[in-house]
Amino acid sequence: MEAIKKEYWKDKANKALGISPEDARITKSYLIVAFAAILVGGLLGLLQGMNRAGILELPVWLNYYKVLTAHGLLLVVVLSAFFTIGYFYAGLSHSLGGLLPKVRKMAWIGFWMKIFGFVLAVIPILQGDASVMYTFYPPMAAAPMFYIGLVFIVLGVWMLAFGAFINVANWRKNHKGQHIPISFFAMGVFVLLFFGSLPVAIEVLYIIPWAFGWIETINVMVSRTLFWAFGHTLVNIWYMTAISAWYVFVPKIIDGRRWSDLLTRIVVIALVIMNITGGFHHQIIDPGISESVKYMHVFMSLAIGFPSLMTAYAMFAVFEKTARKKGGRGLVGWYKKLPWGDVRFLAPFIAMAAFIPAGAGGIVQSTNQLNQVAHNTMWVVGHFHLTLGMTVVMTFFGVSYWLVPYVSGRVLTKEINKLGVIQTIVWTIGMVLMSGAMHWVGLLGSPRRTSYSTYFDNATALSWDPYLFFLAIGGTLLMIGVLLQVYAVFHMMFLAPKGETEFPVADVEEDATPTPMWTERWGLWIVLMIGLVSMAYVIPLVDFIVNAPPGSPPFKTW
Ligand code: HEM
Ligand SMILES: [Cu+2]
Repeated sequence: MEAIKKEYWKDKANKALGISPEDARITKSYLIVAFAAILVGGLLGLLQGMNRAGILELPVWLNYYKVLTAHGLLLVVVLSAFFTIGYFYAGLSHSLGGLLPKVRKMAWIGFWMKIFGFVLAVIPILQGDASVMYTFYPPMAAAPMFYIGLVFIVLGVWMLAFGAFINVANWRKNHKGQHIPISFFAMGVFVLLFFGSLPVAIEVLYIIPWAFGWIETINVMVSRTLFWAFGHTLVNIWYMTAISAWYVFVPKIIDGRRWSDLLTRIVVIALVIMNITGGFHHQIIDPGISESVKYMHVFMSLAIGFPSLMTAYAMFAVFEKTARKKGGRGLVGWYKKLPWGDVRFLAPFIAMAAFIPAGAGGIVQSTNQLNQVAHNTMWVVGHFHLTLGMTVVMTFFGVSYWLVPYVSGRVLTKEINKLGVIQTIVWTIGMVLMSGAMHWVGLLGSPRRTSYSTYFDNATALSWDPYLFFLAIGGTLLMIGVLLQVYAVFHMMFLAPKGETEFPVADVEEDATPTPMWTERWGLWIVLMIGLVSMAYVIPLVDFIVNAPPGSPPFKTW
């Protein structure tokens, strides 16, 4: 009895001070891994940029494709997943009154499974036996240990997804009829993470016996399709994580209110249901896929643009409304009333603005004729550094300025805020230069995933040089940005003055319509999603298997 009482008061005291130490430790660990990944990954990116510009010749032991594989994996698999999980677990802990002890345990098991899997995958990369890049397309084959590592990473992700489901279900049982905005996003993200990683898990289980040599050949079309059913979903998981911060936290930072809860939920539901079915837009020029199937996937990809437009509308409506309440005037003059000097607003704002050209580039790539021009050129690399490296990662940076002090029990100081503003500007200029140069040089034909070559001084190839030089300048600025950001996180984690930092959830408008309960019917959304996924994948996959092209033995192309 005494012990229970003590626990209770300890819990209460922790509540008053914010997150419980156990929950804080989980998020802190995930964030430390995420920012360590960007530090190493950024450095590798800079090496690539320097190489592409012809400034730096990589030594033989540090081959370009090895570096590229590690860069992709660190940033795509490690940084984004670890940040997303650390962030949503802090959100769940805050809004659900702490994580359940069982869920905490799952979060740790998942953490170590992911780390273990990553170590297994990195060893063959370092040994030069797995330069297959993060997409690991057959018929390129890595050492089996690489794929076994991937299995552990996926299992770790499932652990965390189920942890989140258990915690949310438990809360809902005890709080019938109530809503929490951040856990709605968390549900959407973890549902997509689980269902989106099923196809890649199947793919990896198919590759492993082939990599060991137990089966001689592999169906390349099936494995590519399984990969992109996952890869394309991952893109929207990042996107949904970023917009969760825009909808839920940014309005609070600017002293505004949240836009319609119903609209927010419709955006999440639309992304969950429609997303996985866009995978073939990454295979527009793959042979063997019928036009009608490609057409359907492109249609679904463009349908995803609709919730994005709703988001853009909602965000700017919140900005204008808040600024006008503070006395902002004029058609656009109200923008002066927004807190531009606050990095927690500035970074996500620029991230949103970057999504306008980034999204437009995505529409270009989804269009068959235009895809022929851009496919596998540096244009694509420019596109995902704008979407992921700018829209998503810069939102993560903005979030870090309150999330890190929130979990470390410290505060954001004026100096670090200023450093953050400088970091945001450096990152913006760096990314505009780098991704601008990438887009342009891609249109001139410079291929992606290719180390420096003048192709025997071919005139076209030589004409790429000035753009590649800008790419390297942008990359250098970005590396400075990485160092500033990692320092800021380190400071907020370990050095900043102790104090209380709020978890900034904005309220809805006073006259907002109540959120209808039907939005919580996750079972129905999942059934609809599975229906659409079947419609999009069953016919082509059956076709690839029944009318299979000759299988391929493993190749080591590097
Ligand atoms: C210091 C910052 C960065 C620099 C200088 C940089 C530079 C580069 C360069 C030069 C390439 C290779 C292009 C090629 O040969 O195809 C590349 C690829 C890539 N980058 Fe970055 N990057 C940076 C940050 C990021 C960030 C923050 C992300 C995502 C969160 C990211 C994700 C990727 C991905 C997914 C690839 C493709 C890998 C592949 O094709 O297999 N990069 N980057
Ligand atoms: Cu996609």
